[in-house]
Amino acid sequence: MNLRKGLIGVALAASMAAGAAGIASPAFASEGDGVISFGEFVVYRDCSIFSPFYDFATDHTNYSGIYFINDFRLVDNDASIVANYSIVNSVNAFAGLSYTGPKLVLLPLQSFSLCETATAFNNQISSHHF
Ligand SMILES: [Ca+2]
Repeated sequence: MNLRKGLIGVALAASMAAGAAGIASPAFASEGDGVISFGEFVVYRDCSIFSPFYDFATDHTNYSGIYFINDFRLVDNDASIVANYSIVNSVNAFAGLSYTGPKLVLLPLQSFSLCETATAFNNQISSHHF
């Protein structure tokens, strides 16, 4: 078993469990406000869920001009962890723009580290849709 992936999964699950009161309901999901709500797709800059992130509430064919919250780096080609905070919907994340290239399917409440993989997803997610 990949220990880091396990830890990230546990951390995400713990964050979600502990944050039941702290994570807003889907009805109030607001993209890019720096508040992670149920129903959002979140990308983290570094290999830690405590690193800068961006919270998406809608589909995106590209991340042009989108910066991590309170950070100077662009999301495109720089995300290290992706996490699906929806409790009902899967998220399809793609290495290429406009839903092209290798696809990563995240089931509800699933996260995935792009840090250590030797696949096309190495720190690279360029589009996603719910
Ligand atoms: Ca949000």
